[in-house]
Amino acid sequence: MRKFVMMCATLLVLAACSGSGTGNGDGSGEGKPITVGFSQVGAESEWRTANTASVKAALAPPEFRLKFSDAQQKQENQIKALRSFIAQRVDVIAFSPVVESGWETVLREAKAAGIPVVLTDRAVKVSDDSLYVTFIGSDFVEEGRNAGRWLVEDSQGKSGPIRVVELQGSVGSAPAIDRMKGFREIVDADGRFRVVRSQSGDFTRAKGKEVMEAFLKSEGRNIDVLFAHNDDMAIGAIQAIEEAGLKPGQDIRIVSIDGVRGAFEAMKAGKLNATIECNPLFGEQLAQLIRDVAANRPVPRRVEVEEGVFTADQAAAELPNRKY
Ligand code: GYE
Repeated sequence: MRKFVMMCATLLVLAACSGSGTGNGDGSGEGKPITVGFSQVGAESEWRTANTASVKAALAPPEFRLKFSDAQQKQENQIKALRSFIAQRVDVIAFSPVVESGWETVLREAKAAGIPVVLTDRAVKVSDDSLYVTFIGSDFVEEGRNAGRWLVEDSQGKSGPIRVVELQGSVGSAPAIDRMKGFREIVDADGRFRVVRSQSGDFTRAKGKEVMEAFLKSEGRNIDVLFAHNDDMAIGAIQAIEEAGLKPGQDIRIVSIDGVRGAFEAMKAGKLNATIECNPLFGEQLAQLIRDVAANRPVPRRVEVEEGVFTADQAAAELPNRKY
């Protein structure tokens, strides 16, 4: 027992030493910078642009040395980036996984190289939880539920069937899977809603518009509601709805997720009815996690970002306060 305690004590000291050796783990701004390899999903949405800016601002010199890589929404690019971070022996790897599965091999390589991994924004599905240290991001299922709750409230007094079309996020991504799940949970329990079409718009405006055009073609005027997994797709769809001679926000009620500036502008113009906030500005929180991880300090397994729900009547007052 004594021996075990001694061993633990020795390990702790070693951990603390290696922590201060790899970076300025105490956050004092002195010593060697912490080298971070960060692999971002892409630049597909306003949310993503804001997230990249927040991460870059927080992981700045002299405390950090950031190696930033843009995956252009492709998992193969991310795997390549992670392998290059491992080869360069960065202190910490952080990445926002494009999709949920297919990470076991490369994460095992990082683990074998002794490089801790922090997940940002999107989760992964792995059988071995020790393959990453911590996750920082939003509760996407709850965001989907919030969209569903808003819709139930908005549909008070209406009788079914209420016909809904859904623009999903990127196929296989955590936010697409979870938002769909949370939304369905609420609208299915209500019983009046029928999701008549559901397809991916890859989280982009262009794709959102294209898929909405197809929905309008096949469903004609029989669409009551659009649920878009992000604001950008909703904004693209709004254009398609207008081009089809319908009034977005009136003929078709619209709820989406993120809470970007473009959504507030669309709400102010009466074209979008509600947005569920998903906060991308967690750069500072991420920097603190990375400091702790680099210094071998214990960190929570999951750190959640705080967020709310905004409706069209709040848009004009909220717009000047929006930071993304
Ligand atoms: O909602 C969307 C972006 O992963 C939370 O990705 C993020 C999502 C966000 O493209 O706009």
